Amino acid sequence: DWLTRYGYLPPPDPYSAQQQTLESLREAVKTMQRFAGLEMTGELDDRTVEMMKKPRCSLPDVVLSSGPQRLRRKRYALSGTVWQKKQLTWRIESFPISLSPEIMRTLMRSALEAWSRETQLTFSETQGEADIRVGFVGGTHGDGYPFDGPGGTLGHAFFPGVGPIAGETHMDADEQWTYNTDQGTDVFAVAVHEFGHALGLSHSSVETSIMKPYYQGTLGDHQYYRLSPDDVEGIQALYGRRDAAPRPPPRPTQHAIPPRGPTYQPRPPLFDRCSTHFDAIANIRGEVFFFKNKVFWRMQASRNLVSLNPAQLHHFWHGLPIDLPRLDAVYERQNDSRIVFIAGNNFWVFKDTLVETGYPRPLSDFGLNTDRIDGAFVWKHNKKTYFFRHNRFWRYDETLGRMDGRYPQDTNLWQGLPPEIDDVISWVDGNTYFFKGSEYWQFKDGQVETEPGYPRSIARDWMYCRSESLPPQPTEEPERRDQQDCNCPCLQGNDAALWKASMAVIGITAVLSMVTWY
Ligand SMILES: [Ca+2]
Ligand SMILES: [Ca+2]
Ligand SMILES: [Zn+2]
Ligand SMILES: [Zn+2]
Repeated sequence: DWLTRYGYLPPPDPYSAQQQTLESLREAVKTMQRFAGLEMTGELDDRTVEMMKKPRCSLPDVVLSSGPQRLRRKRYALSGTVWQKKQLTWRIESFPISLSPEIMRTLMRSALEAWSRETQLTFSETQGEADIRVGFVGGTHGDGYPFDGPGGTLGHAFFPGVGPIAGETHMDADEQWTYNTDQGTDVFAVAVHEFGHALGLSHSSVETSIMKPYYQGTLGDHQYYRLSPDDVEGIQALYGRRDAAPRPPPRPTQHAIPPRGPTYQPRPPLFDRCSTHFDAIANIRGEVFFFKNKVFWRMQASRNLVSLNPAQLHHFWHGLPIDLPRLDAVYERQNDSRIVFIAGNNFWVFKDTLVETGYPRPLSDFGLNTDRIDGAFVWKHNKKTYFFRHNRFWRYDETLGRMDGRYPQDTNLWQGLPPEIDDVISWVDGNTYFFKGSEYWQFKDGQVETEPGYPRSIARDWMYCRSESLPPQPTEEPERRDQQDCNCPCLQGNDAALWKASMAVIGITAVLSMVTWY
């Protein structure tokens, strides 16, 4: 449960309710130990269990590192979003009972200054609408991420960007909040950490980093606290150095040069989730996994992306060839919850996050006589497995272990669907979604006719990309029109009530940017 909540394992198998395999558990424990700076025994030894019991931040430790472990340099991680301005405002919206409002305001100001001291950011307190809003809230408090009473999770914060919930910083009101003492939980230490999230940083595994997920105790007198070099590097990657002179205007040249972004933009990620297409997309235990080359993004059933940054394929799924350039299709088997990975003419069967012995096997095992496939999924309405290639599709019966007769059929039986899809899923809402390029098509329930208003943008509806950076949606059927009108301006604006209303309209009940696990 702990390993799942903090992003080290997929959710447990809901069908057979069996435990995760011992091996995948060991791998997950090792990854957790590496992140926590413990010896990588793969065992739940005393030190590991002790670490798991430590109070901590409730955001997950998404495993972003790449390359061989011994060569990897531990460092800060970026959330993938950043404030598009350098003058930020803040306010405290509710206070803990144990500390006076005056002390609290001093400590919060000082915790923000720890970050602004190193960058070109400035923070000013306001009584009006603020970018960063601090609240001491207990139990269920309206954002879908309840706190857990004394101990356990201490706080969480929402990354910059997408909606008005961005920058929201919550501390568990049921902790005994203190300052500069060994008793209770140091509010200054937790605030510096959570503000790091609110500014766009993820968890770091660096020993001295304030962005370590575990509570490290008091930082002493706030006036003398300074960030570790790793944290300074992280925040400067987002907002630039404090002493950096403004860039002089470029000298005019004979040739047109492409415009440069502002200097405080983070370095571009390997793949921009907002403009890429995906190799394979799968519903695995109610979550959607978006695969691209050797990384993947993960979306919970609540429609939260676990992180805006991708995770490394080989750090989560163990047993695929390291040099495999990309996957073609992935699906979870209906009859035994095994997960099938397909690339070229090969497929691998996984139990949880570990490959089974005897793989890869060729596609001909399914009775498929193609060079490769475009996509595969299990249709909820008949529990059959479908394979797609160009303009043909096959239907396979996992229970009988053979292809159904009269297949392949033409993909135009799925009315409105283009040939050569990227992949397809049946999801928890009962609908079927086909993905191709930057667009997707919805087929409601058991229907084989696409809904009006499709295709729509994957980036906009699945990847939490800002509307203004995307091309406008193509003209839509009248019944989608009003939703679209509401969706765009609300996402750009800052009116919380309007935004919430618009999210309700388009059926997204989740909170954007928040990335915790249950
Ligand atoms: Ca707690
Ligand atoms: Ca594909
Ligand atoms: Zn955290
Ligand atoms: Zn909260």
